[in-house]
Amino acid sequence: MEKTFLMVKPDGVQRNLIGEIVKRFEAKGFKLAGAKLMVISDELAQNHYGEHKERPFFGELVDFITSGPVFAMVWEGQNVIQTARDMMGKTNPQEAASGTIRGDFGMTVGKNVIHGSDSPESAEREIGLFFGEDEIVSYTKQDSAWIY
Ligand code: DAT
Ligand code: MG
Repeated sequence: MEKTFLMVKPDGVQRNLIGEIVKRFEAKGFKLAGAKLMVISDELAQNHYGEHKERPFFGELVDFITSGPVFAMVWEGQNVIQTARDMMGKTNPQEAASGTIRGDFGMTVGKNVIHGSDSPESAEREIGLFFGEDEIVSYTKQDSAWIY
């Protein structure tokens, strides 16, 4: 089954949105495969956001993502990478549709509440950056017969 990396950013943690966000992915039918509260090091932040190194906002982005605890998660399910992106909404919360996480809870692009992998390649890369193999839990959930 497909896996993706999702992370409640420091603004989402401070604004008590961990539960609300976990609730949405649980209710959709996805399965939580790993989760931890952590503070991202400068090195991990630069690596994670490496594709944006040349962008003018890179410094601010790294400062922001390391500014407080994040809630890092691995979620599993059919088409979870794209579906989670759809549930998150557009990068800029001003453009994100109501009903999406960024549309419902965000105001500015710099504080857009949640990160999610954007492709199978980035999901694999980001899961590997944030989680050891022993931190990913493989188990059967009894509701899967009622979801698939
Ligand atoms: P996403 O998080 O939707 O995958 P992205 O990968 O293009 O978006 O950018 C990563 C993060 O960088 C994004 O969540 C918020 C920040 N960001 C993107 N564009 C920005 C901009 N124009 N100004 C400030 N921050 C920006
Ligand atoms: Mg991205």
